Amino acid sequence: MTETRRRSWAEPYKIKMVEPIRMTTRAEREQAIAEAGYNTFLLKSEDVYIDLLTDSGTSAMSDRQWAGMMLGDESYAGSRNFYHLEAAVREIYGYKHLVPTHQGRGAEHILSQITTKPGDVVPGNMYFTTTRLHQELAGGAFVDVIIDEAHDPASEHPFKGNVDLDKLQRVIDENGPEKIPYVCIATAVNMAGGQPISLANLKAVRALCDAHGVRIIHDATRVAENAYFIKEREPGYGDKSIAEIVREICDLTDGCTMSAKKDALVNIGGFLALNDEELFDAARNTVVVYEGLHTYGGMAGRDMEAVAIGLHESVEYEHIKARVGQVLYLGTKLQEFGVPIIVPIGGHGVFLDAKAFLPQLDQDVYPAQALTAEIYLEGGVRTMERGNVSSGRDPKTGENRRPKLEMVRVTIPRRVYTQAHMDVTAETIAEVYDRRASIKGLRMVYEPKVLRFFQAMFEPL
Ligand code: PLI
Repeated sequence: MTETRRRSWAEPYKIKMVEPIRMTTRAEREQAIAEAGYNTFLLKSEDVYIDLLTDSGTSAMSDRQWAGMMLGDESYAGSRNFYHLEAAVREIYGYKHLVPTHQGRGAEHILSQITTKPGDVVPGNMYFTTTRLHQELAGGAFVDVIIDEAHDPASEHPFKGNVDLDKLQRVIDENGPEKIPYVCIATAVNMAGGQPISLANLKAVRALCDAHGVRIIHDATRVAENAYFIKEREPGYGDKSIAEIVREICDLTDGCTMSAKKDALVNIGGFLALNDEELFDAARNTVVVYEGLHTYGGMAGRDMEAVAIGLHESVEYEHIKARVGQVLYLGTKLQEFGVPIIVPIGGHGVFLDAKAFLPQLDQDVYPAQALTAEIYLEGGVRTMERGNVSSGRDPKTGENRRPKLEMVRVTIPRRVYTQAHMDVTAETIAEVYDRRASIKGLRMVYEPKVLRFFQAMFEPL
């Protein structure tokens, strides 16, 4: 009997401070979402009960990080916290040089400005919104070289973040390596559903890039989550620590852009890290124009200290197991209710398959956007559209890109919500699923020029 009894695991922390949240009435939510133009980015957070919009900048910091905040050295130049952060990046990621930025897109901006010219192409394992925009603003074009399985919600491939080497070879052959400033490799690929790349695949990408003298820049935003999946799934890595796997990933790449607002467990911050001296010199010179001096780059000293401590916490096994475990818990509950989700369940959130959820809606009436509004109306749970609205328009044709993946991301902030919040979330989405046949699409009535998903406004059809 005792052999078969389930043994639960629990979060490796206890809660020291709480922030009250409030459930609203249906009438209040109807008014709030209409005023927000059916865009969850435009809701006031006080009108939200459980906020699963993003895992970006929404983590609960540890007592060690808060203690670090009190040790901020707010000197304009040469802050001691910069050197702590530099040491943490060198120790955990192994990159030689650090250029701090205010957040991830600051690093993407600097990198694109110093590497990319009009006519260049940047291959990558699926686009990310801000990353692709900075590549395009510098005159480059993003080319997707992820494996086809990544675009298939039902494929159970364990490493849907992998690069298709034939696709990458073709981009190199067709454009020539001199037109490729770098290959952009994301770990725990966000827009694929938080899906990992394997080390075997990354080694093959490295060999191909070496053969053509092309750099690899790593989007390290969620590298610890990727490392956890490698430990769980990739032969030969079960006994390695998360820190060892993270280091092995980084050692196969030439530098990284980082949004510290995710893995590194802080509310603001980011950096660019580079091994190449010349590129570092250019980055250090460019950061002073857009972000701040090269020893703070848009962050306060106290924030750099919190990032340095958070980086160490991000590779602790008990932390990452509980973090990914909570996502798995929510995803499994939703599967039990029959809700269609992207599989395998990813690292930072559960992604609902809006095409399967609302098959009656064409992509140009924005099914995922409509679904985010319905989930909010149902239970005050805020989620994010990751489909046709996020993907934007093709710059050449002006048409909606109509991506294969039309998703709602139910994103879990790190160390913030409990299992009970996950239960309420799953039950809320299940209620919406039960009445899915009556859900109608949306018409876009205001469309910003870039990154339209943040500020677009809609009306019900
Ligand atoms: O939001 P930033 O500027 O700190 O980072 C931009 C960024 C870069 N790469 C990846 C993979 C991201 O996920 C990312 C930001 N993601 C957000 C805001 C999100 O909600 O997923």
